Amino acid sequence: MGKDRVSYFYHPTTPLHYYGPSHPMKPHRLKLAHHLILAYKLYTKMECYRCHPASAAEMAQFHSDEYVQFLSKITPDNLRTYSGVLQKFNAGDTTDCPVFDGLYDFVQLYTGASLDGAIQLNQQQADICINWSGGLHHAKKSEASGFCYINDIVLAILELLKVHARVLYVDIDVHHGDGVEEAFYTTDRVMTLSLHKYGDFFPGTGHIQDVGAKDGVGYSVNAPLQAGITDDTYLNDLFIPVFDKIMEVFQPGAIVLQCGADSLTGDRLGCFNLTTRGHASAVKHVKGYGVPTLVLGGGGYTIRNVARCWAYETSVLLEEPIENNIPFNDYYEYYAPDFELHLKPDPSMANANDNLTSIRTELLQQLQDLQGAPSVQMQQVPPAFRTTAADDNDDMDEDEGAKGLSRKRMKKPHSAELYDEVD
Ligand code: V1D
Ligand code: CA
Repeated sequence: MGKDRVSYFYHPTTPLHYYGPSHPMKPHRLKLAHHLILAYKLYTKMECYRCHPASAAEMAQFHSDEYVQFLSKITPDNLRTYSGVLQKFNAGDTTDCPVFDGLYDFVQLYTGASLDGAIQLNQQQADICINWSGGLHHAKKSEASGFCYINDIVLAILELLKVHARVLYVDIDVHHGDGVEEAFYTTDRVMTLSLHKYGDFFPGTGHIQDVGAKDGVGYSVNAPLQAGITDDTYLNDLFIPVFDKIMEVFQPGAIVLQCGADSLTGDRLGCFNLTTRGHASAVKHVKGYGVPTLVLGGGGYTIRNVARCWAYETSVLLEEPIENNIPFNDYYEYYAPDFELHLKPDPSMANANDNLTSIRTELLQQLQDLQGAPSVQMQQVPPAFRTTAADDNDDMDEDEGAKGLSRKRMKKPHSAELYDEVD
């Protein structure tokens, strides 16, 4: 079998956004990762695209109109006039989700890139699509949460469900993927798997017995972990056996993989002890099944390590080995003092996970109890829901889409632009 066709989505202005001086989320990490990917010459091995900015109508496929309108209007200058709704939408200086300059542009770009990836997978233009700016798993229908405003993951999964009967979501961020789990909690068409730190840790959800509701019972899978987990135990005691069982019983047509890099050793907010090789082994294992996969970013707060991790995972997805010495690039000094790609585990960190066997056994039993891969009658595939800001006005046709929902379709759909600049 040949190598996978990989598409990479990036926009040069996404990393320029700034949450504020004391905020741990630094979109600048995306620029570091991109420059490492360029310096390793990985761009020559994949199709590179400049993503489209998602429109309000695209975001409203999951989010409430009122919330999307709020995000489109709010600025640091008019904050005071919105004081009533700020609390309602969990945004502003007293929350984890500040209103910063260009916030709406930022959410449009990271969301557009995930939608572009999902559309390319649906159209079989690529086997793997990468958007390191996406993966903002905490955003809710009408609420920002945990540094996330728009849930690009939910929107991308909804796009994939137009073509695929079943979509698997896998979340290796150190935090629970609560927004995605909640969105699909009552359906058997999306299975969610999150591994995360549980107990006195944000967002507080993701108990092992949170398994889904109604038609979705058994289709939410949660692995609650403790601090200090290492590559060997994470992969061999949990990730690989649970993931393999999911593939056997659920047989997804597409996978969305959230690669939050805050599960790495030495993360500013995280508390796991995974190395770049361990984190990437999970990615490699998912890729090994050859199912169309959308690969996304997520958390990650020691930004030099986020760049190391996502550059290395890009090479793993391309099956292009890269050397451990960091090549010279605009951000070379960030990688001092060792200037090496790979992280070593912290030997002084205790692994507080002494019950992985019981967690694994319980999750395998949950999966064994499922009745087998559910099927759906697929009707005609609805068109990719793509608009631009200008198209939000009146340049559209009314169209009847999946589940009888009224949808607007662009008269002239267009795709992400091939990217030919360095920055
Ligand atoms: F340390 C901080 C400094 C400034 C602002 C926020 C934080 C901070 C650290 N950890 N905020 C958190 C978490 N929030 C709380 C709040 C206390 N309660 C009222 C809530 O503990 C939020 C952590 C968000 C993690 C986001 C993510 O890594 O999962 C992510 N994934 O995709 C994008 C981000
Ligand atoms: Ca997780």
